[in-house]
Amino acid sequence: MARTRPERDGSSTRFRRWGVGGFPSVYPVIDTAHLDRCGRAATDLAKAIAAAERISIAQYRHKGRFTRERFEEAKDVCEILHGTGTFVVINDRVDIAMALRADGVHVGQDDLPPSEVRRLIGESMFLGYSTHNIAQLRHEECRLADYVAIGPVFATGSKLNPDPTVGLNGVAEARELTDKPLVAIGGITLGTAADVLASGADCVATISGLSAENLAIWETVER
Ligand code: 3NM
Repeated sequence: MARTRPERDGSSTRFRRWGVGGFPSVYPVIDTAHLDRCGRAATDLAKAIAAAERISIAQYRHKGRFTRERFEEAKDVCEILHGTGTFVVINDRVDIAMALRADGVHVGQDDLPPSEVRRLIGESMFLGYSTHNIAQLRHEECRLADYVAIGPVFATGSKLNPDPTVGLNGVAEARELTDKPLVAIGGITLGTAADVLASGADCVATISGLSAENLAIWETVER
């Protein structure tokens, strides 16, 4: 089956609309801390994602200092994914995303605000924004994002100091508040992904729930 890819918007290169089928249903997050704990390489997961037929977005997430080695790793991940039909998004770091010519950048509540990010990246990259409660979803900064994330849906061990869980009700509430593509994150597994999507999320993002080995099953998860 063809991959679901965002469409470029005629006159500009920004991804204003998501193509036939809408936003991808599954969003793997290649998280360096998680992979280090598991003794796995980010590039191996990126290769598995590149080979997967139906994964069309992935994020590289590194919360520590961006050493030269990490930069090279992020660059390798981008090079593996570029041209495969999978958009690559860099977490937090607008400078790294721009240097690597990533397709998008994802920022959270403690990073540069979306208005500043948009000023830096212009129209050529897309922008994801993390929210954790209704007030954040209602904030006008949200309007500048191309997609918004809500979480943590369930308890998670992959984030330092996570916000309180929002549960499936929180996903449903978030759905009421935005017509942007809604990405749910936090503690989502193959066992719960369908419920999260049924609650109104367009997409489920996962760090620890996904691996090169179970990627083929994740590919079958659909709204
Ligand atoms: N952001 P896992 S929760 C990166 O609430 C991240 O915005 C969250 O990892 C948020 O799938 C989270 O292993 C961790 O629970 C997701």
